[in-house]
Amino acid sequence: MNKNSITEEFKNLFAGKSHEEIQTILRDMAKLMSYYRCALLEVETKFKVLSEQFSIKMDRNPIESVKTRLKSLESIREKLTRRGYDFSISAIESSLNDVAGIRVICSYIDDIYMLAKSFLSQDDVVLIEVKDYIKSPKPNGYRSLHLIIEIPIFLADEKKFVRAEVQLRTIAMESWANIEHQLRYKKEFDIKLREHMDREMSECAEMSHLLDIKMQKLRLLTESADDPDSIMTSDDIL
Ligand code: 0O2
Repeated sequence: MNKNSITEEFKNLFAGKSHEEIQTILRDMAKLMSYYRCALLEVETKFKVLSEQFSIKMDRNPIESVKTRLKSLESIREKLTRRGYDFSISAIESSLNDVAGIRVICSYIDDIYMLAKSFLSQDDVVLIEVKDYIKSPKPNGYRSLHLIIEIPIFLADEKKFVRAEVQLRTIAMESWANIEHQLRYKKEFDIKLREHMDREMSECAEMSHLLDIKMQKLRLLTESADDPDSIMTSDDIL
């Protein structure tokens, strides 16, 4: 979609509305986005605290990096339209889980589940849903552990629960997802080439997963673990 048609779509949202109504919508929208930004700060801090703690306890840092992103208005609008909703505050709050997104990049697969377990055991984190795309990868090979959660944010005069999506993945899963994301938006591929790319990407995902498993086994060996073949899954954190 080009920039002009995006502007047209947003103009349509305000069609027939008075100046005051438009001001109210814009104010409510800014307020909602600020709630999501606060949720991002809360969750990011929680993982930074866990990172501090685990790096002392384990003598290595299980977290490579923590990234946050607020979904763009255009991306919100596109997802709502795809799901058959009009662009509204209530539709955003009730049907989108990932307006506030936190990505935690870990060194090893078992770090993902260990961190998820610690995070979810915090009494202000409300678990809504776990999507374990590591245990059950998407058909294209996508792997990540997604936690849909709600977290309270403490405002001047109220406490509000805000939804966020935490994606935990290894460095290998992250590089695969980044490249797959880039390729997906290359519109000039014809169908045959796209199918070929899908097959190849799925194969790359398998190779990348083998690398993750091998690295983890090597680490467990150096730690003289009892069973280097045992891989944790979301069954172990719930
Ligand atoms: P972006 O650019 O990250 O905003 P839900 O979000 O739970 O209401 P959805 O979207 O079906 O429903 O959830 P799902 O499948 O768990 O995916 C949510 C996010 O995971 C996506 O957000 C991506 O960030 C990531 N993701 C899921 N599948 C893939 C995939 O096949 N490849 C890559 N690279 N990322 C994936 P968005 O909104 O699609 O994108």
